[in-house]
Amino acid sequence: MDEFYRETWIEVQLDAISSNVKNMYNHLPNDTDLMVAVKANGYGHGAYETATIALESGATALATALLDEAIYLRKQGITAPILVLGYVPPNYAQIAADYNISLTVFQKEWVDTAKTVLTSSLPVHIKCDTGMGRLGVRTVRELEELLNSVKRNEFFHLEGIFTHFAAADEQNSSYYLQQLRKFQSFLEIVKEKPRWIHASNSAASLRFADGLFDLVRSGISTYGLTPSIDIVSELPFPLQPALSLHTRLTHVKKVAKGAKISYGGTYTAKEDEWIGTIPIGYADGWLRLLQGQSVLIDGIRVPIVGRICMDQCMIKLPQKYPVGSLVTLIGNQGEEHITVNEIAEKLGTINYEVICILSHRLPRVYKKGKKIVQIKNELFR
Ligand code: PMH
Repeated sequence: MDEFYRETWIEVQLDAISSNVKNMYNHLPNDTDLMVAVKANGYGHGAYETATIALESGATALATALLDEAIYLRKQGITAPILVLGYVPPNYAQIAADYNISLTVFQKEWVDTAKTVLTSSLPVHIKCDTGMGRLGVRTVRELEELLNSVKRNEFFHLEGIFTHFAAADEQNSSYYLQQLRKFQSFLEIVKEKPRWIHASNSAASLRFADGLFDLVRSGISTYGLTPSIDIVSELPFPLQPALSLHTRLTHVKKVAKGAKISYGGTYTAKEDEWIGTIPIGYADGWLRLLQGQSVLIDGIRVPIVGRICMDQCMIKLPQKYPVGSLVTLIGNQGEEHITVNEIAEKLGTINYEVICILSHRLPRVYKKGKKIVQIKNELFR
C-alpha cells in the first residue's frame, strides 16, 4: 500500500464495481462475453484495480485506448485478453505481439507496414465505421480488402470485427438501428467468423438485445454511472457508483461582514461568516467552474465560495467546525448525496468527463465493504 500525506482522497468501492459487472454479466445471454473498458486509468478509478475486480466478477477481456495502457496492465500481471481500441503506429505492432495485446486495424497501409516488422503472431480486430465517423473502414469493399490482407500474412490472427455506436444513449434509437443495420451488412461478407463480433457499449448493452453479438464493451456502467440521463428509466438493474471524493477542513475562521474571499475577491461576506478552507483545487480536477457548487459537511450542503485555486478552495460554514472535519465533494453524508451527474451538470458536461479529469495527484483508496484493501498514490511512482 502506498502512503499519502494530504487531506484529500478518492475512495473507490470495489464491491460496487463487482456488483455492476456481475449484474451486466447476468443481464447478457450466456454466449455473450463481457469486455470492460479500463482506458484513461479505468475512467479515473484505477485501471489495474478495476481490471482485477472486473475479471474476478465475470469479465473476460479488457479494453484500453492506448498500447501504453495495455502494456501497463500486462506489467502488473494481467493475462486476460486486452484490446487497444485506438490507433497504434504500425511500427509498434511487434511490441503489441510480444505482450499478446490485440490491436485495432482499419487501414490497408497499416497492415502493409505492420507486416514488415512482425515476427510473431499479433491478434487484431478490424474496426468498421458504421456512423461514428472516428475510426474504421467505411465500405464493404474496404472491409473485404482488409480481411484479405490480414488473411495473407501468417502473423496476423483475426480475433475480432467490431463497430462503435454514436448515439445508443439517446432515447430515440433510430441512429442506433441505422448503425446496427450497416454493421450487419458488413458482416454478411465475412466468411470465417473470428472469435468476437462486437458493437455495444454500456448504453447499447443495457438497452438493446439485437446488438450484443459475441461480446460487449462496457465502460461507464462498470463504474456505476448511467451512460446518459435520458435512459435512467430504462436501466435493467440499479447501477452502483463506485467513486466518492473526500477532503478535510484545513483551516476555519470567522470573517467580518464585507470580507473578500479568494482571487479576484468575487465573494464578499454578507455578514460575519464562518469560512472553511479545503485542500482541493483545479490541479486536482476540481475545476474553477465549480465555484458555487455544494459540498457536504456534517450531513448538510454548504457552498464553495470565491474562486477555486490550484490546490485549495473555501466553503461557507453555518457554524464553526474543527480543522480535520470530513468534507465530501462526491458521495454520501447522512441523508445527503452529491452525485457525479450533479457535478457534470454544474460543469455543463457529462459524468464521463468528471471522473476522467480527477487528477493523478489525488490518492485512490480502495475499499471492500468498510475495509481498506489498497492505497495508490501515483505521485510516489
Ligand atoms: N468501445 C469504444 C470503442 C469506446 O470508445 C468506448 C468509450 C466504449 C467501448 C465504452 O463505452 P461506455 O463507457 O459508454 O460503456 N469511449 C468513450 C469515448 O471515446 N468518449 O467517451 C466514451
